[in-house]
Amino acid sequence: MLYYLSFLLASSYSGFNVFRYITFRAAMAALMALMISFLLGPWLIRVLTEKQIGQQIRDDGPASHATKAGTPTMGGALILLALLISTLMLADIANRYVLLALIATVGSGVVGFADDYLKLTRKNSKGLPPGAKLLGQLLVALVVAVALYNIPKFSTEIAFPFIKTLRVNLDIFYIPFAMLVIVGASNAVNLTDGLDGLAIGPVMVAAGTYAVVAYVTGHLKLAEYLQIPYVAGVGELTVFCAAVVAAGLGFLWYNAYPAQMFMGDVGSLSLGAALGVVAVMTKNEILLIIIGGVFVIEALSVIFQVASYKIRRKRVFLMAPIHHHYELKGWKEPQIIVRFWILSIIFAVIGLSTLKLR
Ligand code: 57M
Repeated sequence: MLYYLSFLLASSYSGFNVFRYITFRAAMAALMALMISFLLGPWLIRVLTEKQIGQQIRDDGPASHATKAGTPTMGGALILLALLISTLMLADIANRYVLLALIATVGSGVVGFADDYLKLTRKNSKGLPPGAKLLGQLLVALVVAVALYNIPKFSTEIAFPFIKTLRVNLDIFYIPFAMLVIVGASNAVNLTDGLDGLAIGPVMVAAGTYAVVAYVTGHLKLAEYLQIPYVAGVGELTVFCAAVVAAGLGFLWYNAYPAQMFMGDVGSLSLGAALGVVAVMTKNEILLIIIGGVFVIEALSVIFQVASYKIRRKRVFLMAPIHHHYELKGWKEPQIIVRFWILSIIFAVIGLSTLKLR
């Protein structure tokens, strides 16, 4: 909205022309999202505590988690609010990529909210039945994928990091593929969200990396120079990604070890979907495997653990997802968190380098 207002004001005050630059609006959106999540954090913690919206802890997990019982959850609502307000204020809301990113993020957040709400009202760790949760996620992803497929000139080709010449056109099958990326990312972030700050750190790093990817993908000259697919209008997602980073940073203030609040499924499902949808819209879907490497490792650890147990009746890890394995091996919680953050930064650098190494 400020973006449109600036057009009106620019005719009288030329200084408002600065709002035309994506980079300036991305910085402003980041500041706004940061302020909102910083300032509303203490209020939300107070409200959640008063209303006893606290975490139920499973008793089969690492013993150290027992002390976390009652920690206010659903802090993801704060991230969503900060992200939504700052994007609506500073991005071009008539841009269909921005709109679809918001629909994917908020839609998945609603599914997560329903799950959190049921866990809290039933006072146990069972929320939505897994089938219903997945159905909700798939429906949101379907709406977004079909809308993208119908955007004229939106390519259904997928590109592969490191192999410049390889492009595969999925045509109508791009719809289930895009859904897989969005729902897969959403669930992988959810699995990662099991230690203080463990999910939000890599989410911020990945969103920051995709802010760069979105900027170059939406910039004809830069895209040509880097020989990556050019997508007109997708540069506007830089503002959205910057808002994700900053809303996450504000939340991290309260989620840092020892956490004063958790994000809940409302946060993890929506943030994962946000990363997935940006990867799809910037035509760098496969790159998400590298940039979101920490989430991939977490999800794979669960897949291997479950498969191994079913086939061999033996576990690969002491407990999955893998962060629990390291807890049981005796690593301290902050050690695991910071080491996983370091990994996410390494993955982001490798991911960014593939833009040039093609
Ligand atoms: C979410 N949620 C946390 C919090 C957070 C298939 C199976 C592997 C699924 C997996 C699972 O349920 N994962 C989904 C994990 C929970 O956090 C809440 O959930 C929200 C995210 N959805 O925002 O509201 C707990 O995580 C801890 N936490 C923190 N700090 C944070 O900032 O410490 C979360 C955020 C919180 C808190 O303790 O209560 C969770 O782990 O439940 N299941 C598992 O992860 C379980 N693994 C398992 O059963 N492994 C098996 C098989 C199935 C692979 C095995 O290895 O044999 C473990 N989870 C728990 N206990 N809690 C095991 C036992």
